Amino acid sequence: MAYENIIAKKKGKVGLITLNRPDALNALNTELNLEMGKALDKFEADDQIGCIVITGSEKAFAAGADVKEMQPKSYMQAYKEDFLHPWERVARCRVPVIAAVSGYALGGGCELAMMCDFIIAADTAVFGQPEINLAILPGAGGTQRLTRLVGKSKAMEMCLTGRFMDAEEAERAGLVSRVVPADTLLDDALKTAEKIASFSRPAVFMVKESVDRAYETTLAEGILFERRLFYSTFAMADQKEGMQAFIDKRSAAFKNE
Ligand code: DAK
Repeated sequence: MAYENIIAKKKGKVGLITLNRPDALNALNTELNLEMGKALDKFEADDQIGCIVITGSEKAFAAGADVKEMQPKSYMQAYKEDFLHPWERVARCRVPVIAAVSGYALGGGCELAMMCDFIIAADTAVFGQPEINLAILPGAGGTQRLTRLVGKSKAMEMCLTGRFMDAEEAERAGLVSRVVPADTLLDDALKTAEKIASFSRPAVFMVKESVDRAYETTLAEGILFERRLFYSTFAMADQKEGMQAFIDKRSAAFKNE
């Protein structure tokens, strides 16, 4: 399917989505969000796709929601049309999603990156929640996810002052999993995605569900949830195959069952 604001490609078992509004530094408008939702639907429905990478350009992952689209909206319009809600689709994706961030990830761009399962950052990456400059606040989870990822003090400072964080600080603070040279960012992200996609798809889904649970429940509930999922892997053909392959000293051939 041809899109106008993104490029979606299959790279073996990896789905690659490249945000593609270079003239607007990949500002996220309604069309782009809808297209991204469609691409995610397609990748998720494809049993061959085991991981997704979302990336932008060298200069910008995304410089935020599209301010030009947002500026004239009335309260009633935004409320009735559930403005930008389809965006949350990324956070609901069952297939793991990696954000490969180079350059600006600001406002909604930073929020989009944080909706992904983890962020690999180029050494040029810059993160920020500058909405306060526009007399608004982060609207796609910025005050919540950033606070959980980097703690209250840093999140509060960033949201209240609009200060940007460079890649090194972002790694130190736990916002990104790894910083890599800008020119190898996509290769590194794709290699990581290929690794994830080489495993049993249902086992990967369970790992993701269980780690996500850590954010949404108490430790005791989370441990119980993990234990239930753990036992359920013994109903999978892939668990039998994975363990037998280890015993036989050969590579496992998973069937996603
Ligand atoms: N929206 C629209 N256009 C943008 C944009 C944006 N966020 N960011 C950049 N552009 C456009 C610029 O207007 C310019 O267009 P032309 O003038 O050439 O037509 C072009 O991209 C190049 O930008 P600059 O000329 O400004 O480039 P510089 O290198 O000088 O500066 C910059 C780069 C990233 C520092 C600067 O562009 C900038 O400060 N951009 C705005 C950053 C920002 O404030 N971001 C937060 C936006 S508010 C919600 C979900 C999400 C949100 C809200 C609700 N719901 C689910 C309800 C999110 C809100 C936001 O993200």
